[in-house]
Amino acid sequence: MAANETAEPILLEDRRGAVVEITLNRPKVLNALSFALLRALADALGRAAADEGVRAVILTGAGRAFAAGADIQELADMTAAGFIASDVFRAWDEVAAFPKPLIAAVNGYALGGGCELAMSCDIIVASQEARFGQPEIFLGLIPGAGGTQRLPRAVGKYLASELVLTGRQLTAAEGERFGLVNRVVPPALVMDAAREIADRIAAQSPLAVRQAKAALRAVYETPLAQGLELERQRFYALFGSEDQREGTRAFLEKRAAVWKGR
Ligand code: DAK
Repeated sequence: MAANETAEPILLEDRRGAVVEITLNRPKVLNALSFALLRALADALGRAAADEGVRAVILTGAGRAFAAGADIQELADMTAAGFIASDVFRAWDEVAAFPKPLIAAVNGYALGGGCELAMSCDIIVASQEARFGQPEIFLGLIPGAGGTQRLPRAVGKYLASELVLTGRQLTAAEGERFGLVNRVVPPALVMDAAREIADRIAAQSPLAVRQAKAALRAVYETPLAQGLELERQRFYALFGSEDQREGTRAFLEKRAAVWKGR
């Protein structure tokens, strides 16, 4: 346990109906993403993925940060060979591959790996006090968990270049204006806003939600023609489901659909 760690768990998990709420809980170091914290996060998401009753997950941070990046204390001791040998960053891939909707409730700083973690989510709700940025350049580093790739896709090449090359932070309002943030709310309402979105998603067919997320994710990974084909295949696949028949029937019968997830 690091010197600044208490006996408190570094990750908190709470279940609210069909939604799991996960809180990064190292507030004294602004939820710096230690290898142990990332592993705990990936494991919690693994459990949420395996649990059929879970329809969405909200990720937030305790205290005044979402996450202020990788734990610089740990980074200081790492070597290139150490990274490769320990494969410590596999957890990042597991987070990015989480198949259910993941909503970031960004309560404060989302810097470096913290910004990259938010960008690995599907939806970003931010407090007015949140700050986004990739300050790795101040450490003589570059982003390592997708910042140079996901940030330009979210805000465009030129703003992303400025943020990565100068380390400037974006306010939540700027994040919203430039497409990084879905909505900005007063600090006390961040979780409420995230819950409202999570509940809306949880009310939909889990099959359709899963297919939609997979198709949306492909935007970043495939040329348009291939992405359109992938969307079509996932669309067709839903026509083999009870939920699809129920959804269309419920609309025609002017009643709410009852989803079975099959
Ligand atoms: N790591 C460790 N400790 C941190 C930390 C971090 N990232 N950020 C803050 N802390 C600690 C501070 O050291 C301080 O500890 P004490 O001195 O109290 O013991 C405490 O948290 C409070 O921070 P400050 O006193 O600095 O608070 P301020 O309000 O004055 O400033 C700040 C807040 C967020 C502007 C400042 O703390 C800051 O600049 N923090 C560092 C932000 C940063 O540089 N983040 C990028 C880290 S590099 C990869 C995946 C990911 C990554 C790399 C590779 N692969 C998959 C290959 C990620 C890299 C990074 O994120």
